[in-house]
Amino acid sequence: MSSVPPKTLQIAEDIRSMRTRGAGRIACAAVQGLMIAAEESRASTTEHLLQDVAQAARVLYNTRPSAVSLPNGLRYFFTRLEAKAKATDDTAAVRRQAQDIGQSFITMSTNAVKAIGQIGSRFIDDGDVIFTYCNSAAAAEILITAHQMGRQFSVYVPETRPKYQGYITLTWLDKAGIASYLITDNAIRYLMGHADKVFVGADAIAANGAVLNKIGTSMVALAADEARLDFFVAAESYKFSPLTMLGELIQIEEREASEIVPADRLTSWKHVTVRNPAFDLTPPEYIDAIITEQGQIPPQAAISILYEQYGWFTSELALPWESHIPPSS
Ligand code: RUB
Repeated sequence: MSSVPPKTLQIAEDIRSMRTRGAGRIACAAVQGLMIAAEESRASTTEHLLQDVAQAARVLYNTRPSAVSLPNGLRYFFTRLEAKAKATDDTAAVRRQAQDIGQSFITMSTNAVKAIGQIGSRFIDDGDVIFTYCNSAAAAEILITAHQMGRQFSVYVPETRPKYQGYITLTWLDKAGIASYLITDNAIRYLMGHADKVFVGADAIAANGAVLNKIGTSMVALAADEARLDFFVAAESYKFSPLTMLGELIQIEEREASEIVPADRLTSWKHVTVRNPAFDLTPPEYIDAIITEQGQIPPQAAISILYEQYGWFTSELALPWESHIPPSS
C-alpha cells in the first residue's frame, strides 16, 4: 500500500495536469510534497522515514519528464535529509529538519528569481521592444524589475499554443503596468524585425549550454538570430542538468492529443496522429547569455555551473531516493 499522503499525491496530480506549471514552481511544489511526506510519516526509525519520503519522491519525479528543476529539487531535499538521517536515530528531529531543508530550497528559489530580475534588468534600455515566450517567472521578473526601475519599454507576447501560457504572462505584465502586445505564434518571425532583444525562461540547461524550454522557443531563437537580436535565457542555477554531464539526453515530454484537438474530431479521422511535444532545445549558438542568480554567463560556461554544484557527477547519485525503496514497492 502506498504510504504517500493524499496531499502529496494531489501536488503530484497538479504538476502532471499542469495546474501547477513553470519549472521553478514545479520544483518548489515538489519539495513541498516531500515536506508533507516527512511531516505525515508515522515511521519510528529514520530509515523508515527516508523510505516514506523516497516513495513520495518517486511519485513526484514521475509527473513530468522534462523540467530538470523537478529532479534537482527532489535531489536537493533528499540528499540533505539522508545526511541528517544518517547522523541520528531521533526520528522526530529528522522530521523537523525536513521542514527546514524544504524551506531553505524554497527561499533559495525565491531569492534566485529576485537576483535574476536585478541582473537581467541591466540588459533593458529605454525604448526597447522586447520579445518573450510562454510564461517564465524568471524572465517576467527581469521585465518587472526593469519597469520598477523606471525603464520604458514594451513587450511582444505570443499566445504559446496549445496551452496559451502567453496569457498568464500578459496578465502579469498588465498588472505591473508594462505595455505589451498579444500576438499569435504565427506572427513571431514577422514581428521579430520590430524588436530589440528576447528574454525567455528555461526548464533545463544541458552541459553544452543548450536550453530546453517551451516548444517553439527554438523557432523564436532562429527568428531572433535572423533579425540579429540578442537572445537571453533567465534560469536559476538548479535548472542545469547534471545527468547531461554523463552524456544523457534531456527527455522531451510529449503530451496528450486532447490539448490540441477535441476528441470527437480526432476520432472522426482515420489516418491522423497528433504529435504534441511540449518542449524543444535551443542550441547554444543561438543564445547570447544565460542569466542566473550568480551572474550572466555565456551558454558555453554551463559546464562550470554544473561542476560547481555537483563536481564530476556520477550516475550512482542520479536518483538518490531509489536505493531506499524496498524492491516489492
Ligand atoms: C513552462 C516553460 C517556462 C519554463 C521557465 O512550460 O516553458 O518557460 O518552465 O519558467 P510549462 P520559470 O507551462 O509546460 O510548464 O521561469 O517560471 O521556471
